[in-house]
Amino acid sequence: MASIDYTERIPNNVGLGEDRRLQRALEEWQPKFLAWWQDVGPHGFQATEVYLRTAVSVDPQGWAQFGYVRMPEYRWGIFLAEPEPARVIPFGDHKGQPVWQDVPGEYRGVLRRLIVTQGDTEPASVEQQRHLGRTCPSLYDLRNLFQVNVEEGRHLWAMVYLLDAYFGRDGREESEALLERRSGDPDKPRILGAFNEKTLDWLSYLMFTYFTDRDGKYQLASLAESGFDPLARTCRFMLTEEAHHMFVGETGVGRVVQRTCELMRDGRTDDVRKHGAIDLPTLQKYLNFHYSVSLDLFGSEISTNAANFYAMSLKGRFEETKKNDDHRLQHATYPVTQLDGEALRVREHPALPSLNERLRDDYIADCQRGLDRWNRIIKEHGIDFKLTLAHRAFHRKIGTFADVRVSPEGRLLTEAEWGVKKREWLPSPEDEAYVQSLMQPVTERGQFANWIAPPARGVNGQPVDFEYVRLA
Ligand code: BYC
Repeated sequence: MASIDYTERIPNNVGLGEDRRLQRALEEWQPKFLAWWQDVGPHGFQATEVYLRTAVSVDPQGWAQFGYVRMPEYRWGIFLAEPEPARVIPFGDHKGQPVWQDVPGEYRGVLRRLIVTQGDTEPASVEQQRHLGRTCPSLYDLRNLFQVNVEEGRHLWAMVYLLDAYFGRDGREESEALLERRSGDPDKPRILGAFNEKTLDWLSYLMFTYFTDRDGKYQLASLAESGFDPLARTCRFMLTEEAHHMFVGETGVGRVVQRTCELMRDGRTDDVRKHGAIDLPTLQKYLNFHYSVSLDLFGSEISTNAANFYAMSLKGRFEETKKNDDHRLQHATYPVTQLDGEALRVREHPALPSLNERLRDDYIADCQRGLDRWNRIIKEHGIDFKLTLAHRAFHRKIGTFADVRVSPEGRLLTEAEWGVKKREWLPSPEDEAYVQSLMQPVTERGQFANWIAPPARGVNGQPVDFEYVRLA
């Protein structure tokens, strides 16, 4: 079992104590990270005890322990999944060669950029969510928010480790810059679009953890195939933590749907706003927004960057090793939906530059599974309504659809039509004001805000009314 050394200042399973240079670099970065956490981490709860899980091993069975922790005292550290003996590069031009334990010189710049882009999203999400604590719907949800936040912090550590360990001075500069950019700051924004959007309310947060964290799953899974083994091992362990974040989103949105449906059924009404809940059409609008901004995170449909990442054996496909083909894709094609004059058409394209779209397709199929579960809840309440995923071209800012207006059904629109209809498809200022009006904190043990149902069970076998956060 790969246990983690907690006697070190920076817990780790990478033998940090044997590399004085790296240890010093990370120990210099640590107080800067803590200052960043105090400055833009969860607002108002830095001294609060929270029932959190901490990684104690990288063994998939029983890797975590639970206990009360003040967040700034959380043991952020460096944990890589166990090396796979004799692992060979599974794809790209270097397929079949032994994996790299060091960065190949010619790929240094590209690899650094991939790691920085991944790393940048982690602190960004903490910044986006920093004010949510004060409007929590329950102690259970508050605890889950903080769990997600500290683990995003740990994911930042994971990327900073790679930068400091393998990229010398450039890497250290990037590590500093990761603490300097700020979500939504026009002068020093975070790198990717969705990470500069505000997360003003808990409905947005739950949608974010469902849709945007799921992008994380697919990006990390592709990087977990990397020929650069330290990156692959880092991402493999991050995926273990990531599963909980998506659980928060899936069950969270499911609980909102559940509560709305109960009120619709019991009150025999569609107008649940008068009961202080979130009506299904408003849920659909929030879903449309978060889904579309998350689709943008996969990059352009046709991307030379994506082709290069793959050919260089740096970023693979989702479940690369399970695919039954040559894992080089030089002669393969892939169907890509594109704007073709006045229409959206599916055409076969060379597979390599289509890899962003292929990953987006895997993601879309996964997103649909959650909607199916939510729709089952609606159906079980005898309600005739179905949540749907919008067309991939709807409300896009990146790629071929960035310059056109498209309805959720996939119909091209004029700017005027879009202007008239967009309020039906995306949250309007009134919807946002309404949802925000519901965000009143509920902090009594076992109590839940009226707009969300309690969860089916508590955390780590604890009861739902457990004191998940010890408020003064
Ligand atoms: N916003 O060839 P293209 C997570 C840029 S989430 C702004 O289409 P490429 C998490 C792009 O950089 C997962 N800019 O894109 C979730 C490029 O710029 P340059 C994060 C964008 O490179 C919740 C240009 O447009 N991980 O972990 O194929 C909480 C043309 O680029 C965007 C990763 O993203 C955008 N959305 O693909 C916490 C994995 N999209 O070269 C955490 C690492 C593209 O013209 N990143 N651009 O300056 C990658 O694999 C790739 O960078 C991307 C973009 C897939 C993101």
